Amino acid sequence: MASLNLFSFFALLFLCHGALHLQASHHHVYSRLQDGVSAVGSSSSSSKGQPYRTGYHFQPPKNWINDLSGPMIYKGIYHLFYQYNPKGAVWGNIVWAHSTSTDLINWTPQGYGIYPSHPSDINGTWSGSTTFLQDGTPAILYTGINPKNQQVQNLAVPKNRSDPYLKDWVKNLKNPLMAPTPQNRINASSFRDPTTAWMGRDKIWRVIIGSKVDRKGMAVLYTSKDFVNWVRADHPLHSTDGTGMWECPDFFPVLVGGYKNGLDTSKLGPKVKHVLKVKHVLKVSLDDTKHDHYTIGKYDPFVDVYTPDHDGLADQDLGMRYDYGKYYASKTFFDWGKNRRILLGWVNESSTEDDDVAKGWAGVHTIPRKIWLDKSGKQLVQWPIEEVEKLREKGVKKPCQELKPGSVHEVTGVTAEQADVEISFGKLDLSKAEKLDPSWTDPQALCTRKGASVRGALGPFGLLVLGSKCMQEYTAVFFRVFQGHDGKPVVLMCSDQSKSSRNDENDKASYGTFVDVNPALENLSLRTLIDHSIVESFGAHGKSVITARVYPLLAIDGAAHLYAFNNGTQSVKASRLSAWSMKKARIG
Ligand code: DQQ
Repeated sequence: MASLNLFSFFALLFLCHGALHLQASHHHVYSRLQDGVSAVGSSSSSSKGQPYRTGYHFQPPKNWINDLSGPMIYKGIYHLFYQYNPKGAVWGNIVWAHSTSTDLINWTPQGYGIYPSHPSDINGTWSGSTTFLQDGTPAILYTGINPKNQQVQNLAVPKNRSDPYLKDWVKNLKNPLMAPTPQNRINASSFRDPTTAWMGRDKIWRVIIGSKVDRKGMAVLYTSKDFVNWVRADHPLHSTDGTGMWECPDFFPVLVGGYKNGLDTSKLGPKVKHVLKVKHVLKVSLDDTKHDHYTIGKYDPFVDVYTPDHDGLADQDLGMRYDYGKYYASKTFFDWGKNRRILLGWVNESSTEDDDVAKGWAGVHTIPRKIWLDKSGKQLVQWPIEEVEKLREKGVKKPCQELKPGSVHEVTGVTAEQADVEISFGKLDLSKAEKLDPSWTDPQALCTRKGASVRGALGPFGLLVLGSKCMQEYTAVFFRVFQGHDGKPVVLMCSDQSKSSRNDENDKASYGTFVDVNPALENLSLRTLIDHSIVESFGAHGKSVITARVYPLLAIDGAAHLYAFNNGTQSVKASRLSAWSMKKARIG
């Protein structure tokens, strides 16, 4: 690391030639954008006038994308469908675009799998999920929008099951299979996004669908003997007052005991011979806040009721989330090929709609993450799938280094705008930590109040990514360690976008979460996947995740820098730092 031992890391600004120079480089970059000068460096993905297109995150060549739908592995091929507008860079005209892959990283487009064609979906083919029927048929349940603009649930199966690419899908003649009626009193504009169904020991299928009654969010439960005739159960699987519409629910079992293996959604079904120690996870995407919340709890298969251990959904924004940044409408699937559960999620833009239209596209998906129950049983853990490491090329590894108070250390030798970085901080002396004010209960508010430029004692320390040379722009991903009122450490993880771009029209909100880790007893780790306009950060080996979208004007086209920093009054030790340039994935 090229170390700059500065009194304050903001002093770096003055090492460059001040405001005039910054103005000049701003205009310079803009003219390069208009001229369409392409990226410096062979592996960087930025192409003509498109500095924000990603190099290894999933996105189609153009137009709007949102939720991923129906992910599965079939005959060794991974399938991803996603909500896509064939006509432009804003939401609308939604079809299920389809891509396949053998590694969940490189993708081949397969056209449109499901698109409006029948009365039961003529006004839209919205989100849904795949279930494997007992004979191995992948069956898709999805929401269709009918001519009255009501939300109904439909079934589609492959036209040719021997085609591993599953290009053509046939809709069931009885569609819609679930619909709002005057009798069932389902709200026709709040009834969508069927999950993967699961089969009980009684050989009956169950599925849940997102809904609400007034402000009570709920997972409406339907059952079926044959996957075609569905009956609404007399109670929802779960509901919570005051949460509003639940979109894209997901419900799946996880192993207790810290095992990383995944489980099939029907694991409690007829095929299970022995009793496994499992818990269940219910995730819902809260339409009001656009956040994905989950609870861990007990599912009673005899009465079909899910009871969360702690009803975090009732807390709304203080409840547990997969990702504390920009992240929504996620879904998991069981990958029997590698015996793991994979989580995929949609990341919307933080730019204006005008900017989206101008660049011709909007939305990316995260790197697929493996997901499992932490050994504490209290939370989930996520980690980028191992396949992404195949994209690592040129790398640097730094030995243990002290990060002195107020220091910034440049990490050179990698393509900083398309990189994978892992840093780990040595054990900390907590007697030096600031006291946590008892009113600081909201981590996002605390990260907003105490951004990277606010000096603390133990922290802020972490990474400055997509930074410009003189640090007029950077996205800071960092930790602060406090002493809680009970004397126990409280670790705050933040992603501070306030300086990410000189364009002030973007949403540059800070994100944050508390991390359940004791940095006096173990190293504090941070891994960040940087890809032009997306920054995905994993704290404490995946216990907390924050994803941000950023649009630098200077740190683009080969001009981005990567730094480690410490803006606390106490030194911290970077016990390990490894960084790799990332190759471009093949995403057609
Ligand atoms: N997006 C879909 C809906 C879902 C929402 C429509 C969540 O099915 O509720 O594109 O982003």
